This record gives sequence, structure tokens and C-alpha cells, in this order.
Amino acid sequence: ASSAVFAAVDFGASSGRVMAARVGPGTLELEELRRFPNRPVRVAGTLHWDILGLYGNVLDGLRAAPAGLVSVGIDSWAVDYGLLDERGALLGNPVHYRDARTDGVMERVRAELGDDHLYQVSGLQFLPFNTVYQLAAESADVLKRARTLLLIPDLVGYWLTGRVGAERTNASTTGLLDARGGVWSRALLDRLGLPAELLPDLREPGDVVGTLRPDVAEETGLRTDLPVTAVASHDTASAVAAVPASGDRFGYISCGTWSLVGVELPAPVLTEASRKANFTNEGGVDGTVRYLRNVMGLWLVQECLRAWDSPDLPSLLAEAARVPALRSLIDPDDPEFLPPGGMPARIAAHCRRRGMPEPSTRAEIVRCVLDSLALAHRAAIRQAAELSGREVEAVHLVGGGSRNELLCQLTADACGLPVVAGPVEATALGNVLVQARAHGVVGDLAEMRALVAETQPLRRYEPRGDESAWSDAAARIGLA
Ligand code: ADP
Ligand code: LRH
Repeated sequence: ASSAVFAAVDFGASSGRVMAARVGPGTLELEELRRFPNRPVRVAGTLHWDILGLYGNVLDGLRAAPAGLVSVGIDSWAVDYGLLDERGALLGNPVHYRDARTDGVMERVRAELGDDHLYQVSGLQFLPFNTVYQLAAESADVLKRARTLLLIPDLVGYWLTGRVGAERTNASTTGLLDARGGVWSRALLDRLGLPAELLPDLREPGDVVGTLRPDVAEETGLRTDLPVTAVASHDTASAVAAVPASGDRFGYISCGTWSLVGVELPAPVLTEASRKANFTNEGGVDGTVRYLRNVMGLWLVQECLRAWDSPDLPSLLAEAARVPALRSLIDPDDPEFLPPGGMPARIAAHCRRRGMPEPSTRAEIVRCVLDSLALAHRAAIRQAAELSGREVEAVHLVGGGSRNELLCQLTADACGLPVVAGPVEATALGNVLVQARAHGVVGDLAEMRALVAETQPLRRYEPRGDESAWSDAAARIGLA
């Protein structure tokens, strides 16, 4: 078999990108066609996606695609959506999950429906921004006019092809999909007073969404019969598909704006212990379960950099490496860190409240965040293994965070396990590999992962030093 070219559209929180990849036996080469900011915009007090600006960038990126493109796939972060009216027009700009409209809503829905019921149905961790709570925060007027809900990659796929649908891995993050039955939960929709017709039919990663609309083909210079292929459209599901592991004794950290930390399983874990530890059962490719917990991730660093007018990250990390370890610690998953703005001051206040020494220099603040993230990685890897019974022999750390050598080493030290770092663009690679498989260019998931391991630069970090320093520190911030 020869190689073929696929395009990946990936909306990350730190940037959006359109990538092209050549995929074939022994070949997996990624080329960046376009990278653009993905900056939410606050309008009249509400934080929105700049969805048309992003779509324009997608069209520009596709226009730059190399000849012979076989298909396009789209992924994005989870939970966010657009609503279409009866004519298929978008009802307002999608709202960003970090907007305050969901404040207090999750608590209300949980009190009404019960944690046990919600978890037994969806198997989803309780995060205030899950689609189910965002819908509960929508105005009655908007919901009355809405006919179709499309998650962001499905919305962009609709604009490119005119076809609606709900890709399964991303649908699994809404809180409305039945984790065992694999269908939209009629019972939950009824209890929430939402019409079942709002949610379109499910599609699987690898299904063809449709071919380009003629106007899109004309605008991008691509052929009208070019297929858009559904990928694992939840960015984390794509990233996990591209983890360069062999066998099943591995943990993973998809490390970018968030750290998504867990293991891959054949079936969900819906026990009470799992619910109390707030572990999620999200859908992966081939019916796998991504059993994981959200850790606040490099968002904490991104927001500090924004507050400091964007100093150079690599030099700041070099300075942070020289700051003494485990002095100031935060619980990175405190919900107070979710919204944007004023991050350095919030970190200092958090330390003060918890009787920790306050970090004062930029390097001290970054070190405090990275030590704390390493501790949270450790807690989540250990709990994932314990709650699922899956043995973890090594941790794969993928995404932009794999470029952060200090964080990789600290994570290895804290977990007491080797960390294999890379690839950086795991999400885009998982996106194109699912397309390549659908179009007959690669084999099963194991073969996809072997191709990543064979072709992408990876770096291994062995755990160093005394593990007890990490268990003491974990106890100090109340992490397992
Ligand atoms: P997302 O998909 O959420 O946008 P990425 O996987 O692209 O996130 O990761 C972005 C993160 O990668 C940045 O927030 C930054 O912390 C980290 N990163 C990017 N470049 C570097 C670098 N040169 N050195 C260290 N870390 C980096
Ligand atoms: C990572 C991610 C994560 C979700 C969050 C909203 O980009 O998709 O898996 O929990 O964003």
C-alpha cells in the first residue's frame, strides 16, 4: 500500500490548527498548514466562541492543503455546542464552557436528579461545564427555538458538508449519553425537559460525514467529492488513540490546557468509589473507555503568562527548574482556578489561605504550579489504577506539555514510574490516523499506535530521588 494525505482540523484552547499528514507504511509526517489563536470573546458579559472567525481560518487552512488530499477530519475540546433553528441557522454564538452561566447549576441538577442516577446513566465525572449543565443554564426562549444541538466539530462538519450528526466520543462528554447502552438517554432527557429530537443521530469515528458543499469546494479550491470523515472528534479521544503504547499496562496524560489522566479500559467503571473519586468514563475509539480524571493542567501557566504579557516560556521554565522543590503547593483542581483572569494573584491567595509559603517571583509561581500538577498527576494515575484494577507500568505524556521537560521529570518522580513524553501533536495524529484507517491506509488501533511509536520523536524520563518527599507533599495538599 502507498501513502495518502489527510487533513486534521484541531481546535485547541491554546491555538487552533489545520494540519496535513502523509500516512503510509512506516510513514507518518505532519505538516502545519495554518495555526491561529482561539481566543474566546466576552460580549455583554458572556464568554463566547469566536466561531465564524475560527471557521474562516479553517477554510484558509484547507485552501493551503497539498494536492491529492483524501479526506478531512475535525476535532475540538469537549462539551461545547451550537444550537440550530428550524432552518439550520446557528442561534447565537456558542458559549465557552469557562463562562459563569453554569455557576450553581450543576449543584441544582445534582440535587434534583441525584448523583447516583446521573453517574449510573452517563458514567461522567461531575464538572460544572458538562453539556447537560450548560443546557440547564440556557434560556427557555432559546431552547424553544432550537431544533438541533451540534457539538463544535459536528457544527463545523455541518458547515462543510450540510450533514448533521453527533460523533460518539464527543457525545460521551455531554452527560446525556448512556454509558452502557451507547445511546442518548431518553430517561435523562425527559427528566431535564429536553426534546429527544434536539440530539441528532450518533456517528462512529471513521464514518463518512459527507462530501464538501459546492460553495465550500469552490472557496477552498478542493474537489466537491472530498469526504469529511468523522474522527474521534473529542480532542482527548484523538490524543489517546495516538498514545505510542504497546499492550495495555499504561497510563496516559493528555497534557495541554488540561491534563487528562487515566487508563484505557474495555468497559466502564460505575462503582460508588469511582463516582466519589470523580472519575469519568468517556468514549474512545473502537468502543474503548477513557477512564480518567480532569486535572486543571497547563491552563494555570497559560493564564499566568497572559497576566504577565507573554514572557518567553522556555526561559521561565529554566528558571523554575532552579527553584527549590515542593515549597509552595496548591490543589490545582480547586474550581476557583477554572475561570480566566488574575491567575498569579489567585494562586498566591490560595497558598495564603492554606498556610503555604506564598510564591513571589514568576519562577516561583511556575514552580508551584508544576510541582502541584505533578502531584495531581500522581494522585490520578494511582487512583485510576486502583479503581479499575488496571496495572500501570509506564505513563505516556502526550500533547504540548510533553515539551515541558521539567513537568515530565517531576511527573516521573511523583508517580515513581517512567514517563514517555511525546508526541506533541498527539491529537492531530489521532485525528488523521482514524481517517487513514477508515480509508484503508492503516490497520487497527495497535497498528496505529505502533506507527506513532516508530515515526515520532519520544523521550523517556526515569523516576529520580526519594518518593517519600512526594507522598508527604501530597498529604500536605490533601491529595492521595
Ligand atoms: P491545547 O490542545 O489545549 O491547545 P497543547 O497540547 O497545544 O494544548 O499544549 C499547549 C501547551 O504546551 C502550552 O500551554 C504550553 O504550556 C506547552 N508548550 C508549548 N510549547 C512549549 C515549549 N516550547 N516548552 C514548554 N512547553 C510548551
Ligand atoms: C481537553 C478537553 C477535555 C475536556 C475539556 C472541556 O481539550 O476536551 O477533555 O474535559 O477540554
